[in-house]
This record gives sequence, structure tokens and C-alpha cells, in this order.
Amino acid sequence: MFQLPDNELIIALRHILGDAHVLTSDLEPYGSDYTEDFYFPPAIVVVPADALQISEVLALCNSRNIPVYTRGAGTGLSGGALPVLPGVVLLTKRLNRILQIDLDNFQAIVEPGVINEDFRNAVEELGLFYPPDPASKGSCSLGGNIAHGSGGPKAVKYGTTRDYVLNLEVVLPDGNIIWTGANTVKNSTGLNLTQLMVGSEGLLGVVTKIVFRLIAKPKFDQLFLIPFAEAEDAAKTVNEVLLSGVTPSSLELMESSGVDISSKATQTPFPMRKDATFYMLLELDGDDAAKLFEDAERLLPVLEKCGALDVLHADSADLKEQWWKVRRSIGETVKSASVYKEEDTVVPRAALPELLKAVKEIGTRYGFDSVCYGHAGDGNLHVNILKNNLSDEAWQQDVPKGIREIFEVCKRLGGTISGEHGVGLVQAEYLDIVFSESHMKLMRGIKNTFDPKKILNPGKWL
Ligand code: 2HG
Ligand code: ZN
Repeated sequence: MFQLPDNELIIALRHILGDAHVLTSDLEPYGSDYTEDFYFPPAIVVVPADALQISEVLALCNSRNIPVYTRGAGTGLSGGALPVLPGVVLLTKRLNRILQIDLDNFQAIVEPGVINEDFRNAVEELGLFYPPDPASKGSCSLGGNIAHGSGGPKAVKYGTTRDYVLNLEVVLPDGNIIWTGANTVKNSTGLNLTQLMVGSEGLLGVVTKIVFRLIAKPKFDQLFLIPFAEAEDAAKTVNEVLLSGVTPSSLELMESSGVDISSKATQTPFPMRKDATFYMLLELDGDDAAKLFEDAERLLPVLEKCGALDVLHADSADLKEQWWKVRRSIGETVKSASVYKEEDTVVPRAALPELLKAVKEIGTRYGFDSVCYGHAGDGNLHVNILKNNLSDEAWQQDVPKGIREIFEVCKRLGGTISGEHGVGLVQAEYLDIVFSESHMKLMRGIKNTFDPKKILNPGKWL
């Protein structure tokens, strides 16, 4: 049903974009993202300048049944941007402007190619705050954050990307350009197409402008590191902290094995202890410096009761930076240590102890190691399953069975199979665990309405 890109298409694309922005050689970098070791050779890569050019490109590809794969910074972890069929990879990197920061309305209008951290820094200079802070914030694009509904450590207090999106300019596969919402913090007019676009993984349209709401920047933050001897104690503490009435701005868990790999690989000092199996990273923020320490005092008995071996306070910017660097580098460094499969499990946070126990029990039964870490306050546990010295046969046959069992536990506990990394390519085979046929039928119907020729991101899960 899809046509292969041909010379005629290349000429037509060059006519729209100019020769320099239609690439037909040295395309390798655009055939992978941060997901395992997948590579799919792109046929053509285009680098449009604006929504109008994207509209013309989509209308052209739609009329010729040519697949289009939208790509931000390529830092995705579920293969969402991989060009699995021969088609056009559409880069958003030239749409990289912060168009407006509106101090009156606490809003900003940005293009999808802006890097998350560049935007966060720009608004913070003006005393405002855009909380969503994926571990890859220094390299991921805001468009990619929209495509996956990305989260990050701050989500436990401030929410995720979708909580800050007010309105989106979207180019549809037929070339039509729409705005999905309004630049208002309240909107109950019609079905919420804005929220439908967030997490749609490039399957429904190409986002070309984003209207974000912003909040005031908290003046102070304090960071604490709490080692635990028992994994179960660490996992149990998460909900005890939140039930205490103190809402941390970050509440992360890190398995010692991951901390060890990360601190060594990045040569970052870290107060490892031989008797610790897990570490909790707990951040408090607010405008009253003294209250942060009062809240910390309130937490001490809770942490002690839950088996904390110690409570360390980062009393310098350097220590804060070191502890966060170790946390933020775990994903990348663990992945480079072994062939791996990444599971982005998420459950109601009080079920975290049961999930963690199940992950380790299933790993023992199937003979695979795992490194667990993530946004414990959201009930979101990243499970990096490592091949290490497992046979290829076990890796291909048994591990997927183990992954299925892990996801079945998530479902049983009221959770699902991705908290923030999306379904993309790698989780597609497990969707039957969480979606009934009626659910799939509804989503297929939505896909058909937006993209009847299915040219956007084909070969994935929808
Ligand atoms: C994190 O929380 C990110 O570290 C990346 O979601 C996770 O790379 C990973 O596994
Ligand atoms: Zn994460």
C-alpha cells in the first residue's frame, strides 16, 4: 500500500524545501534513537523550516502514500521515531525558536525543536518555571516530550508534560493546519484534542507550535540521599513519605548496582555504602527556606521507622549536582554496560514494593539480572533487564516471557506498561495485556480519522 520514495518525490521535496534541506546521503544517524540497538535505514531525510513547508511535505507524501516519520532529537526509548519502513524522516530541528514568553499570562509559545533544558533555563531567567525535566533534558526536544507525554523527577509534585500544554498547532497528514485548543488554563469547549495529541507518538499529526503554561519558580530547594539495606524498605518508604503530608519535588529510587555503574562511568563521587541495596533521592522545594528544613525534620522519624540507614543532606551545590548527575546518568550508563531491554513500568505508588519484589522474583525465575530505578513517587519504575551472559536463545525466547509477566503484574496492581517512555516499537507486542479489543478499536478509529492513509509513523503499534 505504501509507495517507495523515488526520484520524482525527491525533486518535488527539493522544490518545497530547497536542495540543502532534502538529504539523501549520510542518513545513518537518523535510523536509530536511544532504544536498544535498533537501526532502520532512512530513505530520505527532510529538514523543513516551518509549518507551511511541513504542510506541503505531508500533503505530497499523503497523495503518494509515502510514510513519514517525525523526529525531534532522537532520544526516545521505545523506538517511536525509528523509520521502520522506507519513507521520509521529517526532522523538527529547524523549528527551534522560543517564539514568546508571556509574563502577564505565565505562558510561552515554542516550536517543537527547542531543547527541553534551553526552554527551562530561558523561563527561569525570568523567574518562571517549566517543571517537566526528563533525565535527557539536556538533549531531548519539547516536541519529543509532547509525543511521549514525558515526565521526569519533578513530576511527583509538579506533574508531567501534558499538565502544561494549553494549545498545539498541528499539521495533519492531508496538509491542513489546526490549533487544538485555546491559550487558556481552562477549556471545556469540545473534545480535548490537545490532550489527545500529547502522547500520540507522531501517529496523528506533526506538532509545529506548543503553548505551555508556566508557574512561578520556587526560591529554594534542598536535596537528601537516603540509603536502605532492604529494597522493600526503600519502596515502602515512598508512600510513607507522601502520606506524611510532605510532598517532595522529587522522590527517586536507585538500585545500588545502577548507582555504582553510573558513578564509575561518569567518574562522579557518590557516598556508596556496602550495606545499601537501594538509595532514595528526596528533594524539597519552596519559597520558605526554613520550612524546607522543618519538613525534613518531620520526615526523619518516618524515614527511620522505614529502615533508612542514614539521611544525608547535600549541603553544597556540588553535592547536589553530583547526586543528580549519578541519578540522571543511570539509564545511559547501565545501557552501555550490557545489551538490555528497558521496561517503563508504572503502578499506583503504594504497590511499588509488590512490583519491585515481583520484578526480582521473575528475574530469578527466568535467569535475568535487572537494574531498577526511577520516579518512585509516581509509582514509575524503570527496569533495565540486562543480557549480561544470558544465551541468545534465552534472550530472545525467555526474556520476552518474563517481560510479559512483569507487565501482567503491573496490570494486576492497577498499573500499565509505560509511565513516560511510550509504546513505540518495543512495547507494541505487549499491548494486549492492558488494552481490550474495544479499546484498540477506538484508538484505531481515531487514527483513521486523523490519518486515513496511515502515512504517519507506520509499522509501530497503531
Ligand atoms: C530516567 O528516568 C529516564 O532516567 C531515562 O526516563 C530512563 O534511560 C532510561 O532507562
Ligand atoms: Zn524516567
